[in-house]
Parts: sequence; structure tokens; C-alpha cells
Amino acid sequence: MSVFPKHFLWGAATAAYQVEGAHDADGKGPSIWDRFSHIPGMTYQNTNGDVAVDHYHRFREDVALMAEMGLQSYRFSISWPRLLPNGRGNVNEAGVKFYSDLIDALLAHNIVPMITLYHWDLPQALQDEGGWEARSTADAFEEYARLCYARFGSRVKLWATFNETIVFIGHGYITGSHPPSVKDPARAIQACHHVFIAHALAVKAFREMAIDGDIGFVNVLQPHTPLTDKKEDRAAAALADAIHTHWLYDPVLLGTYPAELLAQTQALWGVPRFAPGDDALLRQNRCDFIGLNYYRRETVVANEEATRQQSNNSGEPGSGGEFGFKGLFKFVRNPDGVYTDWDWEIWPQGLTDGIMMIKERYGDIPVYITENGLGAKDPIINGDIIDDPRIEYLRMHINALEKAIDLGADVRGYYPWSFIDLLSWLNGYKKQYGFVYVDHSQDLVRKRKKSFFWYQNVIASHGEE
Ligand code: BGP
Repeated sequence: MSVFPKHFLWGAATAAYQVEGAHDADGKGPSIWDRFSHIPGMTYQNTNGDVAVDHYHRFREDVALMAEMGLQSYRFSISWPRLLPNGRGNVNEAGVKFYSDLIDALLAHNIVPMITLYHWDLPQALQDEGGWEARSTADAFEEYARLCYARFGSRVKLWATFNETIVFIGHGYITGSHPPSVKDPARAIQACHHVFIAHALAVKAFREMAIDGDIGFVNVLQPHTPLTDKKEDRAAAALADAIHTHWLYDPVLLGTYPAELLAQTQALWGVPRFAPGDDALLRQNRCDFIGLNYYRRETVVANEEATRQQSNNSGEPGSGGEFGFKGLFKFVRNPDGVYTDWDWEIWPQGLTDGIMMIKERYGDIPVYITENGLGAKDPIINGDIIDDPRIEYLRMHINALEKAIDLGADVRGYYPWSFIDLLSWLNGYKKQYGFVYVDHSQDLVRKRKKSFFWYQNVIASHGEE
């Protein structure tokens, strides 16, 4: 008998900038990614999402494929500048219509929509006014969230405010590899605080408007394992947990920052600065659920040497280099690990461990696995896409998920990344994750991969495949 609860949702995920294309169609305003991806050298081979996989024009065909697969839920994000080209004020009705039609198409096939309000494509107009460093962006986010609830709230029950703070704040304000490409930890911490405030305002609005559904937050789930048993490596891994996990989960699940780290950052840099009422706002507007994006774990050592942040964006194994912060910690290769071509360790047990770590720290909060998947260069054999490594990866992670459920975790859904091949932010189109292949040499024709039929069986057998 399947351990998966009766109403468990078998889903798949995408994000607006990575699939939609139509970057300037029908009144859409520019986002920070439209701007950033056109700066030469910022993305792998200067790829961008101008066309992406043209989901904007082909969503009916894509939803038909979802239905054929038996998909029960689809996680997608809304492009804020498609609805509000200036970030606030005038509504672009053509943008509203696109999402409205998409939702109707999903519902017509009994596919439950899960909306992410913010998957990184901030309206450029708001960036020009200071982006997340400006508190007014949090107010604009509340206006945007209210618009989405008003237009879609009667049909959509599952909402997430933000996707992966660690990535868009960490890379946007510390490593500089995402827009707005700042390299300043103090500015990162303040921008991140405004994201938590924006989240709390959106949760408050959701409840004030009595939307019949649940609202949560999506974070990276990244366990940190010390390379050795040495005291300093264990301390480094604990610090990585505090910064990468507790700092980002506590404010949305407990309504407070981790006290010790907060005292340290405020003493060191004077941030985050709280406005009157922020404390209460965070405490009173916590999540209904948490979304976990799990891909890999990191192996950690103490780091007294230097700050280095090279990543592998080419898919050449081993080209990644080091990632670490002087005086804090460094991520290194696990000598016994199995890695993807982009140097991400494949470690299914981390999904079980991570879910249990969340349960231990935050209690019985409902969990959705909002992303999990293998980025690979899929082999094409006689015209068929035989993505066996993806099937193996997902199978192992579904087993790991089963273990967590057996151990008592309240997991309500699983959304592999991604439904369809799409743009990888910094890695172009070569890094594929989808169940559906898109032929970029042939008018973006869609083709079912081997994993498409495998996941179809997983869904039909409720995880028994
Ligand atoms: C997550 C993002 C996704 C997606 C995924 C894979 O961080 O939420 O949008 O891109 O990672 O990452 P990548 O495309 O870098 O391989």
C-alpha cells in the first residue's frame, strides 16, 4: 500500500521568466531579468528568456500535455510586470487574461494550480526606485498580491509568496551573479528584511480578503554536512545552517530572526533595520505551509582563507571551483559523492533528513516539495529522448520522501522541476530538467521524454511505480 496520503498531489513546476517568453508582448513591462540577461557576459552564452519556450502562446498545448500525463497540480509563477508594467498602478488586462485563461485550462483538466507570486522577475520600474532595498517595494508587492487574489483567488487555493530568498538575495546582493548584481552583505540583509515584510503584508492581505486557501513561502532546502569530524568543520556546517537555513525560515515560520545571529549582524553592520511594527507584523503573519526546493546537499569545511564564489555554469564537470566566505565556511567536493555535470551532489537521503530537520525545528507545518530534479544534457537516441538518469534521480528522491512520510512528516505534494525543458537562469537551455523536450532547432516543437511516461505511471499508481 502506498504511504502517500490520499490527497497527496503529484505535480510539476516552472517559473514565468523561464518558460513564458513574450517578454514585451501585449503591454508587459520589463523585469530586472529582461534587462540583466541582455548585459553581455552575465549568462551562459548570453542566453535570455525573450522567447524561452513560448509558453505564453502555447500554454493550451502545454496544459494538454499535463493532462495527458495525469498531472494533479501545476506550480507556476506570475510575472509581476505582466500584470503591473510599472510595478504598481495601471493594470495590464491582457496579462490578467493570460493567467486567467491558464487557470481555467488547468481547472478544466482537474489540475490544481499552485501560484508563486515572486519567482525573481521584479518589475524594472521598481528596481529603478531601489528594488528590495526600498521599503516601498514591499508595499508595491502587497498591491500586486491583492490584485492577484482579487482576480484569481476564487479559483486558486494554493499560493506561495516568494521563491528561494537565498538565491535571489544571495546572488543578487552578495555574489552579484543575479540582478541587481550588488556585492554587499549589509545591503543583502536589509533587502532580505523587506522581502520578509512583503511576505507578511501579503499574508495579512490574504487573510483580510478571506481567500479560501493556504499561503506559504518557498525556500531552498540544503543540508550541510561537515567534511570531517573536526570541531572547526562541524562549527562551519552549523554556521552554514544558521545563515542559509535558520535566517531564511525562522522569520516566515516563527515570526522572528535567530537571536544570536541577529545580534551579530546588527552589531557588525547595523542591519536589518526594523521599522515600528515590523516585529508584530512578522509574528502575526506566518505561513500556512512551507515549500521546500531540494536538489543537493553541500559538504562544508572551516574557511580562514578567502572569499571565492565560482560556480559551474557551463556543464563541464569539475569546472565549478570553490564557494566560500572567509572566516565563515567553504563548500567543497565530497570525495565520495556522485555529482551532476554542473557539480551538484546527488544525495537523496538529504531530502529525508532535510524534511525531518524542518519538522524538528518548526513542528508540524505542512510541507510541499515545490522543486526537485536533475539538470542534465539528455541523450537523444533515434529521435527519442532517453533520460534514464532523470528517472533514476526522481525515483530515489520519491523513495526518500516516502521515508520522511513514514517518519511522520506532513508532506502534501511533490513538484518535480520541471514540467517542460526551460531556461536555466545562468546556464542557458543546455541544462535540461523537463519531462517534455523542446526542440529549439525546430520551432520549439514539444516531445515527450521517456520520463514523461514513467511519471505518468508514478501518478497513476500513487507513487507505487
Ligand atoms: C531553483 C530555481 C528554479 C530553477 C532551479 C534549477 O533555484 O527556483 O527557478 O532554475 O533552481 O536551477 P538551475 O536552473 O540553476 O539549474
